[in-house]
Amino acid sequence: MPETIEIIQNKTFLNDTLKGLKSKPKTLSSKYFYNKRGDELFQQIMKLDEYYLTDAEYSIFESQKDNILKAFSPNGEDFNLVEFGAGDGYKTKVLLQHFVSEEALFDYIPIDISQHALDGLAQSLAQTIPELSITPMQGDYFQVLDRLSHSSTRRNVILFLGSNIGNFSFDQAQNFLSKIREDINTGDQLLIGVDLKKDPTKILAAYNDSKGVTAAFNMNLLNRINEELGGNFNLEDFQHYPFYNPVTGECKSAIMSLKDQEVLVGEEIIAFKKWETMQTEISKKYSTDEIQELAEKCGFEVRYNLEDQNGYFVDSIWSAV
Ligand code: AVI
Repeated sequence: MPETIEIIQNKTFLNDTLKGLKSKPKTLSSKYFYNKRGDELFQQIMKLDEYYLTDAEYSIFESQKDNILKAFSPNGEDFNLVEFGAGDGYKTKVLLQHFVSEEALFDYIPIDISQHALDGLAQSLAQTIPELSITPMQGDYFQVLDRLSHSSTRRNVILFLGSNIGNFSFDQAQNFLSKIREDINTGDQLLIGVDLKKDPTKILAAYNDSKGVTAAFNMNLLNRINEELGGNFNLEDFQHYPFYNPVTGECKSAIMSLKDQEVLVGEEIIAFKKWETMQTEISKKYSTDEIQELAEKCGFEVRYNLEDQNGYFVDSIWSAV
């Protein structure tokens, strides 16, 4: 990465971090989870038994791939399959493989801010599904969507998987999805993976796994601050602390201070009280009524709700109205 870009990124990271640490209650942005170590830890989380979300969505795709294709292309019409933040494509490959073997007419368009991630995905897909037509697009989701909707008359079908929508509050999710609606055409579709409200014990275990991988993922934010912003957090003096509110469906992850202490971040000293928290992430769980409400508020109609056999997770297929 060119040096000037790196300096600007670090400056944004520093400004966001100081702003969060000076607000009451303290916060840190979850967007900084994903450095190299954070990506590795998230890959490990997705393989944990306690993190049921990945298996649940995978099993929905395995068992419903034919219905999903029929929903996207009822009469064999061609379409653009646009994916936001495709990652390693582990779950999407189930659909891609099936669509290709059914000779569906579609172009797969993964969008990601990271060219590196897109190159890796394109390479691995070229090996596993060589017949696939793939057009990776690097950039901001909304800019790419806007370009696509104006340059092509094909139906756009957007995939937003893995409960990524849960990392927004309801209001933020509404803003995000309304912006998507503005950029697409009536009749375009969205398949959105949503984690459902369920036994709080099950949810909490997913964010407080017994191997401590999620704790390491959360606390990695402090490592990043130490390494990139000249911080001096002592990780022994802080603790990963997730909590779930079954009324709002919000599972929040926080980092808690275990003593009164002062920490250097950049050139500033930040004071912590014993038991004070920094909220790092929200992972919101939905009821099907809330999904319906969200879709309607954002200009969509819910066409299908596809659940896994345990009723843990839903892939909801929406149509832009
Ligand atoms: C990426 N996102 C949907 C994950 C989630 O479940 O909120 C991130 C995560 N945080 C802790 N474990 C997984």
